[in-house]
Amino acid sequence: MSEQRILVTYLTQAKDLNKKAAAIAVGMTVGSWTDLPAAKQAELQPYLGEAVSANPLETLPNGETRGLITVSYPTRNFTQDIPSLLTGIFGKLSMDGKIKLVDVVFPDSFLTAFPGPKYGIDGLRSRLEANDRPLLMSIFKSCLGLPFDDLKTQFRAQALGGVDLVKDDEIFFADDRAPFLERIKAFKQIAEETEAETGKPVLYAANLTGPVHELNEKAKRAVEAGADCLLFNVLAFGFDALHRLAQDPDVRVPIMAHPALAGAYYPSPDYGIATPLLLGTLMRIAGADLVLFPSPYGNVALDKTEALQLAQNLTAPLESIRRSFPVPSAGIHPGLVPQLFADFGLDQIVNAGGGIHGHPGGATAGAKAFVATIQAVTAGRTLQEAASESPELAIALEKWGGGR
Ligand code: 1AE
Repeated sequence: MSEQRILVTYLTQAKDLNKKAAAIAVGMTVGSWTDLPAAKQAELQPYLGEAVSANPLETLPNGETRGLITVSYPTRNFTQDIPSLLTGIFGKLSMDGKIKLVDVVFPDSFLTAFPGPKYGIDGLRSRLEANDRPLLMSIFKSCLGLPFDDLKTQFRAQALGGVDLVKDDEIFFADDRAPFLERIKAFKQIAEETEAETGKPVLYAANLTGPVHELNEKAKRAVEAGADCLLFNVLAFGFDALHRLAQDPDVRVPIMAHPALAGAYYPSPDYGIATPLLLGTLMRIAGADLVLFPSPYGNVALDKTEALQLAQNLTAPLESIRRSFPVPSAGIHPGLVPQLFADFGLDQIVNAGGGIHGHPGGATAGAKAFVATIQAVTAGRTLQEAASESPELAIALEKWGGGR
């Protein structure tokens, strides 16, 4: 059987892209090649990277060519985890001039070690019995320093508006006024009460924090306390921490990946890691059931082509790995929902903090405005039509504009 290889694409610039690809293929694997005696070359051949292609994009004023190069690496060079992968394909290389990691294609044999989402899009839809529409999520604004009773009030208000999920803010670490397990129990109780009133279930995503070696144990205690979902700052803790949570059979809840810190990796055109890989493929294979990322229209907008490719990487067929829910976020208000629907389709979670809590009628009215927009877009109606039946939506459109 032929050796399985991982294909890695970089965006870079050089006098000669082919030579650069060849140098990376050797430099990131066996170190040097032409200086080795023949016997050593034969011994190291199975570990040698290979330059696969070089596609020029533009000639720069300094005479160099900017373009995409692809290098293949033998899977035997890696252990099957993301720290090994990232170090092996981009570790030292990430510091070697203008080079950005843009894509990785894995052979099926390498992917088998990755858990992927335990629940994914289908599991979450089935839990919420919501199959034919985008889901709606609301974010606590704010959490830090508030008395527990205020948080309970906020949770109830969001739930009564008809959201499917409520998530903690990702900065909620110092939670001594409303400890993690206590929040889970209290919000579960409120969710039962609001479901009895509205007929609609609501899930709470609690921010999983703490020393990395205690995370799995803490997650299990959360499950025992009745947790529905866990929010996790993947890049701050490391992809492998997510992998180990997702792989743990006792962590029987969906995991929601927050993109905190992603801006340290992706915005440069010349350096870092592209978002479709960072927040798409890697989050998915490591086990995120839901992945938040900057939408193309909000207050921390991501380039639209990248955002669409990211969502595609979360949902396209990938071996036997389940699909992760795309959650295009930041600055979302009801008037943006038709655009979100046109761009990301049915399988997405509409997620808003300020766009719900900033509604002049409060968080319940804010959530109701979003529910009305989601109903409208899935029924092929304009927001103006829907607003004639939803005073909450009419007020939201007056405040934020948008819709069509
Ligand atoms: C891309 C992350 C979005 C996020 O974490 C967040 O809190 C958004 O809040 P709003 O909707 O922009 O208020």
